[in-house]
Amino acid sequence: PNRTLLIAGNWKMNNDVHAAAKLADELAQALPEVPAGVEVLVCPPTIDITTVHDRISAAPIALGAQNVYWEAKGAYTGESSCDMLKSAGCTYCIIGHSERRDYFHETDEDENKKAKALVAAGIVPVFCCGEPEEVREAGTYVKHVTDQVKAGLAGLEISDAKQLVVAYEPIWAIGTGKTATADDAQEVCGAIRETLKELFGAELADGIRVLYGGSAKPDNIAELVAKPDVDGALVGGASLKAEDFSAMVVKA
Ligand code: G2H
Repeated sequence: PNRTLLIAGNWKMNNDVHAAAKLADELAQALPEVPAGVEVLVCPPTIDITTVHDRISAAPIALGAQNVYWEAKGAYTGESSCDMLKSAGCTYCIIGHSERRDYFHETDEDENKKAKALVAAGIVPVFCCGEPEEVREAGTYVKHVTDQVKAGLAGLEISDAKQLVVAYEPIWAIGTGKTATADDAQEVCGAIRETLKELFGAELADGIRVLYGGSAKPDNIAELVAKPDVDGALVGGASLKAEDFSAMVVKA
C-alpha cells in the first residue's frame, strides 16, 4: 500500500490570535515545500482558524479544526458546524480526542454523529481512539480501542480511503513524555486496520491513514513511521514550535 504519511499538529488550547499568526508564519517559512509522500496538517483552536488560513494558504499545509458540532445551524451556543469550518478553509477535523471524551463527556455516539456529518460535508475526520493506563495494564487494550473504532465509525459511508484518518493515542502517553514504543504503536495500529477492513472492506482499509499520537517528537518520528501500519503522527506539544514540527515533517 502506498499511503501518503500525514504529520498533523494539534495545537490544543494554545496560542491566541497573535501567537497563532506568528507560528503560522514560521511554519509557512520552514515548510515552503514538503517531502514527496508526506502531507502536513495543522489544527489550531477554532478562534485562530481564519488567521492561520490566511497565513498558510500559499504553503503546502492543510488546515483542520479540533472539534465540530453535527447539526447544520441553529441554537447551539458555542458550537461550529461543518459548513462553517469548511467556509473557513478546513479540510480536516479532529474528533474523539481523549480530552474531549474525558473533560467534555463526549461519547462514542457523539463521535459517530460528528464523523458522519463531516464526511457528508466533505471534511476528513481525524478520528481519535486510545486506552487509559488501567486498560493497558489489564492487557485488554486492543479490544478497547477496536471497540471504540467500531462504535465511532459504525455506518459511516466512504467511497475513498482519503475521506478518513484514524489516530491511535494511548492516553498514558499523551503529554507525558512516555511515548509508546514503535512496536506498541504498530500492534494497535495494525489491529485498527484489521477493524477498518471489517467496516469498509480490505481495499479502502488499505488506503486509510492510521496515525500514532502521544509524545511524538523529532526524535521518535522516523522509528514510528517505519512501522507498516503507522502512517504518520498526531502531534501535540511538539507542534507548538515551528522548528520541532518542521523537523518531524523532514524526518518522517
Ligand atoms: C496526544 C498528542 C496530540 P502530545 O494528545 O493529539 O499530544 O503530542 O502532546 O502527547
